[in-house]
Amino acid sequence: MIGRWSIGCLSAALFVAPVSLAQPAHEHAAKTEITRAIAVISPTKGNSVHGVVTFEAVENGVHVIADVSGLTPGKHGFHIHEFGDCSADDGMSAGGHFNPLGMPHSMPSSDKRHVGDLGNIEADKDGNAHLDFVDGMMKFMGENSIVGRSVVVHEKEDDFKTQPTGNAGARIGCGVIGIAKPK
Ligand SMILES: [Cu+2]
Ligand SMILES: [Zn+2]
Repeated sequence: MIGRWSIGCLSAALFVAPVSLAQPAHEHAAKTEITRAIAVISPTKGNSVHGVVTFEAVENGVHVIADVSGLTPGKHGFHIHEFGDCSADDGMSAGGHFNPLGMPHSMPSSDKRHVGDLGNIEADKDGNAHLDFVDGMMKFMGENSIVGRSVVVHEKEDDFKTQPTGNAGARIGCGVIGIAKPK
């Protein structure tokens, strides 16, 4: 009896499967295509950095807009790190700079850089920083996809030379990059 029941179940499943796959391909693509992402920056232990970073697909790349507060005045290293894991007190759980192409650490304007090398954000005397630029290397899909990784804000300035970190010091803020509602 059990054997017959299982066979009946299996044939029902085989019969139903082609129907669910019959959706038009373009409809599926429209639902899954990512055009915006967002990271909300929270402070690591002992720090007070907060911020929001948005990423939006534009014709020539990804438009990045960052607003970060609670910084010391001056420049702070600003990168995408490999893992979307801000759980460690010191932010080290986020791993190193996101580097899917095996390149050296460099500045955002270089074509031989970590995909995650976004340079520095510069805070004013009140500790507020704003950054707005378009990057041609980051993607929302495939090997260079930044979705599910993290944005890390550093204590010190990225010198664009020291390998592989830019010598930017401690990780003072961290936020996971998630999919955002398209505008
Ligand atoms: Cu970093
Ligand atoms: Zn780097």
